[in-house]
Amino acid sequence: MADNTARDVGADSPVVVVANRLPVDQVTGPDGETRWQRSPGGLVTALEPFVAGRGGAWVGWSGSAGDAPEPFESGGMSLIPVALSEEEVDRYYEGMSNASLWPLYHDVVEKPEYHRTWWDTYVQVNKRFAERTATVAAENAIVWVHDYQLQLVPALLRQQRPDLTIGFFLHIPFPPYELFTQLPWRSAIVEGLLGADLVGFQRPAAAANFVQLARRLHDLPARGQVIEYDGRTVAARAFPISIDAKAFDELARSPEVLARAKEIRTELGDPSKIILGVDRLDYTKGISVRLSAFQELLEDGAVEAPDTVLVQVATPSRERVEHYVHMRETIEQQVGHINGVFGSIAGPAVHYFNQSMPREELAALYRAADVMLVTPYRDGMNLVAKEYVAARGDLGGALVLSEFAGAAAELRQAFLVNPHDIAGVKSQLLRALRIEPAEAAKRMRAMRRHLFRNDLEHWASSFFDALRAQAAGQPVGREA
Ligand code: GDG
Repeated sequence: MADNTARDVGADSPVVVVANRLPVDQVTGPDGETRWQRSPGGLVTALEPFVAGRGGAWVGWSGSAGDAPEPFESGGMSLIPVALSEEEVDRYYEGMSNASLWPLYHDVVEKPEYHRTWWDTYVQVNKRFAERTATVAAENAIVWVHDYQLQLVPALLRQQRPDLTIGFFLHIPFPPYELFTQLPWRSAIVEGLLGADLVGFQRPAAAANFVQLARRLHDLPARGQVIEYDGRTVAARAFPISIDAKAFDELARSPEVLARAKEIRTELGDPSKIILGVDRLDYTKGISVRLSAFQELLEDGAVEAPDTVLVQVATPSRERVEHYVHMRETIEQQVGHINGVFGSIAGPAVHYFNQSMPREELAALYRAADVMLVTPYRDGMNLVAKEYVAARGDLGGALVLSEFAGAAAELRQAFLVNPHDIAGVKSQLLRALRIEPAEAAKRMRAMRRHLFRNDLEHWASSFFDALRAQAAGQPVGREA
């Protein structure tokens, strides 16, 4: 079997991260001045220690269409903005990424649309990211490319810079052969990813889907998780992403958050049970499934409102993509219907928020919730489920989790559900609502043990270790 020309990639090699978005947002202060603020979210926290110093950089889009700002320094990293025009945002980001690839990779929950103009722009933007990265990466640097918007970057970058060690991580699921091959540009995507030394996925099944595609579509030899391609080896492996569990735990046990959790319960009218959902408003997340399950339990008389309430935070997302506009209308009608029938002067049955909440408020909601309902039809991982577990240092609360979230492979003590089976969701939700505190604590303790051992730092360092081993010609995962 061919081996990569072993490259010497030490622990101090410079690292360049390439992602659709830079890890900062432009905000306007009260004085009208704009400045950059670090984006909320764990990815930047996890990667910063590996990138900062030693000539590390982050290449990404600023989030606004038009000319790109000049590169600047932030948190010890050089941030390298890539420009996107209005038309590119429309075709590469909202079109190809979010209306073709996103639904295709999530089991075609909604029908993907395929347009040649979107694809052409996707190629054009991927080239721009690759060129920008090729100019900023130091000799023999490690480049880590992220997610479905940039799947062509690994091969484009390798053509220009064969000295680089290239890793790729897909944050969303990777579909089986039978679904993936409906994509008109399927070969180009597989070839794009094969430009990497290591392709990381959330779950082993996704890595296996990719290896199978390389074999069947491109007739490439593969042993175990290692594919032979173009005189090199490419490894495909699972690296389940996680959260900074310790930081979230600390936030959730801070006096402010605990006081707020109590206040939330009081403001909700002191219900016996609070059920919580927190999601980006996305059709993959199964928000409507949980509303239906809750509605049927109210109709059956198994629960009563406002003694039991559902709080649903549905953060605005991709509001210019058509599927999202329709879905929001459907969900809001459903909430209106439930509250019309089951609400009272004392309060509604469903408290629905189509707004983004501060992190502290989310932590307080997690802490207040008796049952967390996470019911995606398909989800790469689902960090909300992990955040709930991290927040429950009191060992209270119960998690109802879809089998089709990557997190289900790890959080085995959750009440697992098939979101397509409403009867099953209802019965698991009832079990979770009626759980004895001792049983709840036992389950939560086991999930927390797993989570704290497999945190975000563990994820990032395992990926870098595997990438270095692969570059040094010692791939992990090759079958004898
Ligand atoms: C993709 C994959 C994979 C949500 N609302 C608010 C808010 N959030 C935060 C949550 C959580 C994050 O957003 C959502 O992460 P998820 O993992 O649940 O979902 P996606 O956005 O679809 O992420 C997913 C992930 O990438 C990582 O690889 O797990 O499968 O689809 O952290 O807390 N945060 C704040 N206010 C909100 O209103 N502050």
